[in-house]
Amino acid sequence: MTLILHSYWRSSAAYRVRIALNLKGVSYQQVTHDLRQGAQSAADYRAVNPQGLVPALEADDVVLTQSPAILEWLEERYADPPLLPQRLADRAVVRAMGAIVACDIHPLNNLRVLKQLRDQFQADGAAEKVWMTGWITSGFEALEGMIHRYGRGFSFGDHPTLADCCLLPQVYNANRFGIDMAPYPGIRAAVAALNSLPAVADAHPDNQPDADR
Ligand SMILES: N[C@@H](CCC(=O)N[C@@H](CS)C(=O)NCC(=O)O)C(=O)O
Repeated sequence: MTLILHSYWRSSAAYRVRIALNLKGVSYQQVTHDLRQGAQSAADYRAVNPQGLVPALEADDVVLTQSPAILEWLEERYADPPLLPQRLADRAVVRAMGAIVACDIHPLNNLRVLKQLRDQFQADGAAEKVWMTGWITSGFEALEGMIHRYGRGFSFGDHPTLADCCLLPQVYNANRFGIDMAPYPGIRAAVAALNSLPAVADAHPDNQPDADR
């Protein structure tokens, strides 16, 4: 099966999917869309993803959208190595950790949200920073507590999980916005463990074909 990932180097939602693909050793091609140029809204891309967002993953018989659904599809389609733990309760915890990022932090920090704040509500750079910092730090505080409870090197346990696929790109975004990571030693330890894995390092935005050089 040929997989085509519609992506953009700095998209943290696409970064989640690249991490999972690489951890599972699944090969794929990338088609990139420059979000700065509005390429995600072009008619030919909307035919792929009607939401006009990246990522989308084309498989032989389906076009998948929404990174959490793509991650779950990858987990079911390519079982090894698993990115969810064995126990039912643990799986729910990992999904909850991923959802803190994917449902409660990232949607409020997205490009189209920031654009709306600027265009409709005259937010300047300082206001934007307050907005970003508020949502990221409240999510990170919760994640830090969960990592202390459940992590043993990674976000949950001693292996990467879907929670890590979501956490690492969100930390990348936080760094872009100059968020102080000092209060989050558990998150920083998980990030260091993840970045030491070549498969994860390969998924980093700077290592993508469309990255700014
Ligand atoms: N919930 C979606 C979010 C996708 C998303 O927001 N993608 C961003 C890049 S990280 C995007 O395409 N933004 C373009 C825009 O806001 O116009 C997912 O997880 O796939």
